[in-house]
Amino acid sequence: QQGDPVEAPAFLAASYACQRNTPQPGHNTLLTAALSVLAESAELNGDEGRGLAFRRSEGLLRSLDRRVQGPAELRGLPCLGDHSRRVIQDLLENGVSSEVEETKSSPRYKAMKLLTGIFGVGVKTAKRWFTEGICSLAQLETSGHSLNAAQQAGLKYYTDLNQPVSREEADAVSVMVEGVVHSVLPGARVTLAGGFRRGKMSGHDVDFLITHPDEGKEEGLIHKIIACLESRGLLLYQQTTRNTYRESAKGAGRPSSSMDRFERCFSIFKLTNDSSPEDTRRAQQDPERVRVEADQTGSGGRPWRAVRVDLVVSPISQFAFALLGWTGSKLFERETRRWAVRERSMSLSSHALYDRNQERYLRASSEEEIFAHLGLEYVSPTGRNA
Ligand code: 8DG
Ligand code: MN
Ligand code: MN
Repeated sequence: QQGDPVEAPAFLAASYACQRNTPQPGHNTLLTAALSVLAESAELNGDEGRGLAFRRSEGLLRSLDRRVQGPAELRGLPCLGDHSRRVIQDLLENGVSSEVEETKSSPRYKAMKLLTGIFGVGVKTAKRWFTEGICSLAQLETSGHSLNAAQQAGLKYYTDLNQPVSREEADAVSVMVEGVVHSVLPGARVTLAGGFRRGKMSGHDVDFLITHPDEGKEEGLIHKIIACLESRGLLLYQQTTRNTYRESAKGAGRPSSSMDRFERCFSIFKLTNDSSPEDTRRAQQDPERVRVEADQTGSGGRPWRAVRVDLVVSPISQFAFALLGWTGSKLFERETRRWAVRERSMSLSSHALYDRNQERYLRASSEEEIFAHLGLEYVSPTGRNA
């Protein structure tokens, strides 16, 4: 390959994901799905570096504006390491990659995916259980391990929480959240974030960012929201964290960490059929599905389903940063922070942007202003699906 005459690259592509427009699902889904499996497998092995390398390759391919037909078209493209290129070549030439197929069918990958699919279970815990020979939910239930509250809820609603949330369900949850927020604090604003803001048609949860135009009015809001949701019987589980963010003289937090310090709530909502017309229709069309679920819960044809919801409260002064941070994708966020540090000597978090050369915070009241501070062309939410 190296001795070949140099051709113009088939596509122009920048090396940071935040410099590119990345629609969903992209034109190379065979390749991106395969690289995603390898990335996930590395992540489940605790190998972050390797996972990130595959994620970058995946993101690059998803951003291309047409389908790659042959290996020659990969010449000159950034982000693709030797390993990714080998896998892509296999896929282009044979339609499958033996490495990807072996990964998908390996007992370790299957068990780790199943166990981390339980809400509240991370890679570390899943690894410990797998080492003890636990490969199924039944084995976990009879293992005698004591589960924390999140994991108990995760196990109880396993089927529901592993069924993708549809756009219609997300809209139904939006209506519920807006109703509750406006009733406890008139004038508060609710914004849909996460994958649905990026235009995805389904997701693993629904993410909301909540603020109020008068700074300070949002303090303690999460507790009022939770109390109201609970009184209306809309919550199956919730874990609330208070805001611990303070600006420091040294600049914004830990830029490499995706955890932030907003007042927030990781929750499980009870979405009833009457709040979601789509759900009712599906239940009517597919009685079998309802029966299976009833068997699993022993609750006898229940007219509701469990949905994961993240609620985050931000002061208005940090709202633009919070919105950028909670819109994702995870790779897009990581790349924006990497760009800030390496190319601009700035640290970006979901709270603030700090200029290390000027030794001061840069304010912004919109995402457009943040991109401008960073010297990046604006990328709309639907283009952030890296
Ligand atoms: P999905 O739910 O459809 O699977 O995709 P998503 O909406 O892109 O993923 P997500 O896991 O819901 O995360 C949405 C964004 O929230 C993501 O870009 C990272 C951001 N985020 C933070 N802080 C934190 C945090 O502490 N935990 C999590 N899980 N996400 C966070 O800014
Ligand atoms: Mn989400
Ligand atoms: Mn989320």
